[in-house]
Amino acid sequence: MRLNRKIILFWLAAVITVSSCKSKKQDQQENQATEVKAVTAPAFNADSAYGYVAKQVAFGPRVPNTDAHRRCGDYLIAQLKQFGCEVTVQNFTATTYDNLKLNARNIIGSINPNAPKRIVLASHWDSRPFADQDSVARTKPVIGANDGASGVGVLLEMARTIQQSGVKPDVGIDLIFFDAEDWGNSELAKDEYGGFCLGSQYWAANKHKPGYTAYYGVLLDMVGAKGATFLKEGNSMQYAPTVVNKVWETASRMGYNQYFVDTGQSGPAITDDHLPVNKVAKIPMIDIIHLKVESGSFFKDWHTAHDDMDNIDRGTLKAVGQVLLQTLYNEE
Ligand code: AHN
Ligand code: ZN
Repeated sequence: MRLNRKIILFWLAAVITVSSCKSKKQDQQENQATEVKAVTAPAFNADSAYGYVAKQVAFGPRVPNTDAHRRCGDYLIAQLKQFGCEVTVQNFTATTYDNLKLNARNIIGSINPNAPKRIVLASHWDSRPFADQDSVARTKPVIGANDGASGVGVLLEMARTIQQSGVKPDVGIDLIFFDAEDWGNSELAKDEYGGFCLGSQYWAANKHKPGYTAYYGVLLDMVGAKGATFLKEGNSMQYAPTVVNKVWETASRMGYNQYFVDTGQSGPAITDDHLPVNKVAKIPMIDIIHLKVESGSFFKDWHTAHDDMDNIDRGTLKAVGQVLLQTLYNEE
């Protein structure tokens, strides 16, 4: 109760601060834009999220057709079940640009499975078979603490928090762990996705429930590095600008705008798992992805042998998880 009063005061203060030096007309518009359900999401536990990232990394590189990959997939399924999610596993064979066949699995965990209004949250759970951006270890697999495990870790902790807090959001939520995202090669692959995003392409064409759709989607990619900055990624701004702005405004109200950066311009357009979801499944999905403000490029250890736990920062996991939880609890 005490907490609730604090929360309402917080939102009121936010609205007053925003409107204080504006005209009446602007005031009304602003108030309408900032009006949100006065519900505060339960607390996202960054230590727990960090543990889920570390656990995935401990299996070794999650490269498709390896034992580490199989075991990690089994672990993700077991975790979602333990949290009380309805779990659907999509088994499929993915063909890579270099013509290998991968035994792949998209793993879906549903919360409020019967709610008609649904939001999809996704991240890829595989890791890249070659650290081709490394100056020495070019043929070694990527550990993928940030590129892969961080997004899945945040989503697992969100699922745990929602299911164990005793207060569910009004909307239904589908967590999707896409497989076989990272086997691509932008130079060598001939297809429109550069060989990337095989799991999301499969899901967009073969959804886990016939006729499935969602109100919107959020993809997490490289959301764990210290000092991460998330620019308003170009494809997200093209396909789902209202979702981008909703999330960025929520972040700003919560004081997380050093992570959710608004430069006033769209960032670079990235080929990622949100693209088939937008183009083929026609669900407006954004990508929260670490892009450097100065250069628009990926975090420094991207696709190198150094994408390990040393990169993972609890503060970044907390910012992403708490902003997303709040976004979900604001929906009705
Ligand atoms: C490209 O490099 C074209 N897309 C990056 C997608 C990706 C790979 N995200 C994580 N790893
Ligand atoms: Zn990658």
